[in-house]
Amino acid sequence: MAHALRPRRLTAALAAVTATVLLTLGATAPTATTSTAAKPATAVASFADIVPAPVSAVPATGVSYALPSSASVSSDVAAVGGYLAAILRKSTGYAVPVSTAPGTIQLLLSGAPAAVGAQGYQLDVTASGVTVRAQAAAGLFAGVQTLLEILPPGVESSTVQPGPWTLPGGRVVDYPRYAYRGAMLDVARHFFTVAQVERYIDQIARYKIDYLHLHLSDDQGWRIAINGWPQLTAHGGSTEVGGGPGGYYTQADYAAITAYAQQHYITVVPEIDMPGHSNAAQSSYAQLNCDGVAPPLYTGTDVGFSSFCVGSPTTYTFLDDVIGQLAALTPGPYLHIGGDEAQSTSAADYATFVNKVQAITAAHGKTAIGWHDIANATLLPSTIAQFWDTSTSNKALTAAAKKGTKIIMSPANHAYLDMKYTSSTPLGQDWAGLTDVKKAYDWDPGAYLSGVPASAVVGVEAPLWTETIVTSADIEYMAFPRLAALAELGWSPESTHTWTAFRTRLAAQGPRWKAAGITYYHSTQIAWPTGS
Ligand code: NGO
Repeated sequence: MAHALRPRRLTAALAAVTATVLLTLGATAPTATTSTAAKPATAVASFADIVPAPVSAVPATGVSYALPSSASVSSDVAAVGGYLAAILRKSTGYAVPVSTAPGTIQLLLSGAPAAVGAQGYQLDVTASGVTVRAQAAAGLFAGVQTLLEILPPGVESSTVQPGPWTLPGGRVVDYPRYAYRGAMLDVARHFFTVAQVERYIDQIARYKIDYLHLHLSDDQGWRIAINGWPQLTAHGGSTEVGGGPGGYYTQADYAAITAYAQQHYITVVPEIDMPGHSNAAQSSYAQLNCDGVAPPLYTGTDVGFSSFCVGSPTTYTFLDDVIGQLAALTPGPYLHIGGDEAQSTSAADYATFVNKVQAITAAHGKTAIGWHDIANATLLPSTIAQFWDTSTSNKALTAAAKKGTKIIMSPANHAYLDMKYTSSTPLGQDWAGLTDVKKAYDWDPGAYLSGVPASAVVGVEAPLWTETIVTSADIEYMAFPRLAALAELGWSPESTHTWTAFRTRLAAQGPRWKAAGITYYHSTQIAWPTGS
């Protein structure tokens, strides 16, 4: 079987040569920029600055609307009204009551054009108020994100800021290009608490991300409690990369995360990586190893050395428990079965294993997603492959796509949020190259893989692997601004895609992140407003 083998480390010398070549070619050479003049914090935002770019945004010249101190929200979906009001209360200091009586901001499940579908919306700002119309709650929630983006940046602050809170007049009609717009967080290499995951959910929801993929197990840690297999968390969850204390989610913790995600119209996709990347489980239970010997816990960053025992019935008794419990706990339709870098599993065993695990997943009522390596096995028609290589062609995946397999696009050299921005980025890795903002943004998910039709692509995901990522500040530094680039690739029509327009839109996010307390990477490719 052809595995995508990734070089483990570029030597310093090779990295230096690579950087020089790239600079000579101008491929990732930063565009020289100077900061743009700072707008006052209360300046009226522009429809041109919305990220992800909407399908259509038509300003009404000379029209604007300032929230009065008596501003109120009326909403056909109480939870969405409550979400908006809570954000407005913090920064405006206004009372912002929520009711079904007509308010200054109306969120309505009526009157939206048919074209917006289940996730889109129409937003109108007139001289007398603000109205978001959608066909479903998810659309209202997306419209609320845009509404927040056309308020002054101070709206992102958690403390009361001076007004006025003026919105530009006009109409936005908007809906997504792809149904799947994901972010992945690896909670296995380093563990992140429920509160840290919720903080990331808050942030990704603002960019209309609708799936959160949680990488719950790997060689270094098992992070979800499974009844009947207590050592998985007691032992397998007890450390992480670098030897820290690790951690794990109880089933109640996991339910809290999925519920919080649902409140943000985000579906959690849990991943148990297998048959490789399985050392933490194998270290917890000797019977999961072909030789019956439990290996020690592992806190390094090498890959490819572990494999569940494919020929043993115990492996499938175990996986049926894991997948069954996770399926019962997970509201969404997908379970991610990993499948990457199974270098210690023979090709024949790999195919057998992927078949069995797809069947177990289906028996528990879920659709399997796997890293694209699974295209080397025979896939069920419903199974989705997640592309993560650095190449633009993959024979097995192209063949699967021709038979109907759908694909999520996460090319490591564009979409991986753990790649360094430049050679001097203190965090991250560089095995897939350096990924500054332009590289993250400037590719087309629908036309990227040769021989794969645009119709096979169901979406885009930005994975954040955490070998070097320890704190929420680390997460935010690597995710922002690139997450916004990936979110735009997932949401915005291909026709809006130009780097020059995007870099201007993105610059306007700087003051918003600053107000939100997000320490983002100040890429030199972007002319961030002074002081942001
Ligand atoms: C690879 C590998 C992961 C690493 C990541 C680091 C996939 C799918 N498997 O991506 O185990 O953490 O690179 O960038």
